[in-house]
Amino acid sequence: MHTQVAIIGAGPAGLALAHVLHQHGIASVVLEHRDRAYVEGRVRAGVLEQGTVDLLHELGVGERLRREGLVHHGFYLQFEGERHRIDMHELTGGSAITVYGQQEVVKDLIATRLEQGEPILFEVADVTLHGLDGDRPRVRFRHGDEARELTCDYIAGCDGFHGVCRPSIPAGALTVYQKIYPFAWLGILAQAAPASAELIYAYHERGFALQSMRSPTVSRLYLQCPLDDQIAQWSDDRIWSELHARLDLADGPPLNDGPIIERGITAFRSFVVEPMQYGRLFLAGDAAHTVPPTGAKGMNLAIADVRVLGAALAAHYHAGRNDLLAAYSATCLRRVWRAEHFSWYMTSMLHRFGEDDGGFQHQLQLSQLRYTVGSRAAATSIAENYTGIVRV
Ligand code: RFL
Ligand code: PHB
Repeated sequence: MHTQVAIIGAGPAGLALAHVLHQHGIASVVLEHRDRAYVEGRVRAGVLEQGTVDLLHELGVGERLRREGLVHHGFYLQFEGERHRIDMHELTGGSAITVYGQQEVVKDLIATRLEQGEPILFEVADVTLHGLDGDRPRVRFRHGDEARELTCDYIAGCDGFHGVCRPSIPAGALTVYQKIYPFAWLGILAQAAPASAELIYAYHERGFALQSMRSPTVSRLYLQCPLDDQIAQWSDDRIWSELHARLDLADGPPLNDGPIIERGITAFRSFVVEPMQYGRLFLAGDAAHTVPPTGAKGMNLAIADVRVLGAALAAHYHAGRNDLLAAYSATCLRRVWRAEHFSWYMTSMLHRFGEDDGGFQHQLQLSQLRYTVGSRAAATSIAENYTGIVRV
C-alpha cells in the first residue's frame, strides 16, 4: 500500500489533517489503534477558539457545529464568594469561543471522511515507523490478522501523548520540556441543565472547580482532586456536595444535580518537545505538546498545528516549495509556548497548591484574581489569550 501522507491517530489532529490534505488533493491514510465507537465516545475538550471553528467550516464539516455549538461572549471568575464576568467579546473587539464537545468534532470529521470514501483504518495494532531519515518512510502495522506495510512520502504523528511516533525518534534528537502538577481534575458529564449559561472558573479554599456544559440540558463539571485519587473513591453524593461547596454562591441559584453519565480523572502535565519534526516525520497535537486543561487550549493547538502542516505540505506538492515544511516546527512552537504560558498561568492562579508557606501563595493568587477582574488591561490579557491570539 502506498500513500502520500500516512497519518497515525484519528483524534482531532489526525482527522483534521486528513481533511486539509484532501482539500488540497493530497492523498492520505489514517491509521487508528482504537475502534470507531471508542474514538467517538471519548469525552474531553469542549471549548473551541474562533480559529478552530473557522477551520472546521473551511473543511465543510461545520454544519452541526453551526446548529448545536454554543457561542459564548463571556465567562466568570469566581473567588471570595463572588462571581465576576470577563466580557471577552467586548474586551477583544468581537472575539468569542464556541462550546461544542471534542467527540462531536471527531464524529463530524469521521462521518465526512467516510462519506468521501477516504481511508481510515480502525483497530490497527503494532504500528512501527521505519526509514524516517530517508526519502521513502514506511509504516508497518497489523490490521485484523494481516501484517501490512504502508509506504509514503511523509508521516504525520498525530497519535497523542501516549502514541508511538514521538518515541520512534532517536534519543538525543529532541529536547523535552516538562512540568507535572501536584493535583488532578475529576470531570463529570451530568444530565442536568447548567445553572449558569456561561463557564465559571472557581478558586475556592477547598480547591478549583469549573462549571461548563455540552448543551442546555447537559452540564460538564470538573473539580480539583488529589493526584492519586481513584474514581471509585468518589461517590455521586461526594462529587455533588464538593461541587456545590465550591461553585454555589450564597445569593444565587445552586448547581442543578442530575444523573452522572460519564466520569474520569485527568492528571495535569505541561509538555513540549522541540523540534516537532524528525526527517520525514512531523508531530502534531498532543504527540508533540500537552497543556493542563485550565486554559482550554489542547485541541485548539492540535488544530492550529494541522493548519500549518497542511499548508506546508500543499506548498511542497503544488509549488515545489520546502521552506514551509522546514519552518513547520518553529512556526507551531510560537503558538505552543504562548498556550503553555497561558495554561500554566490559569492553572497557577486557580488551584490550591497545599503549600506549606503560611498562605503566601494563596494571597498572591487572590491578589492576581482581584487584579484580573478589576483592571481592564489585565482582563483584556486573559480575554485575548482565552479566545485565541491570532498573531503569536
Ligand atoms: P488525541 O485526541 O489523543 O488523539 C490521538 C489518537 O491517536 C490514537 N493512537 C494511535 N493510533 C495508532 N497507533 C498508535 N500506536 C496510537 N496511539 C494512539 C489514539 O487512540 C487517538 O485516537 O490527540 P490529538 O488529536 O493531538 O488531540 C489533542 C486533544 O485530544 C487534547 O489536546 C484535548 O482533549 C485537551 N483538552 C482540551 N483542549 C481544548 O482545546 N479545549 C478544552 O476545553 C480541553 N479540555 C482537554 C480538556 C483534555 C482533557 N483530558 C481528558 C485530557 C479537558 C480534559 C478533561
Ligand atoms: C470543557 O467544557 O470540557 C472544558 C471547558 C473549559 C476548560 C476545560 C474543559 O478549561
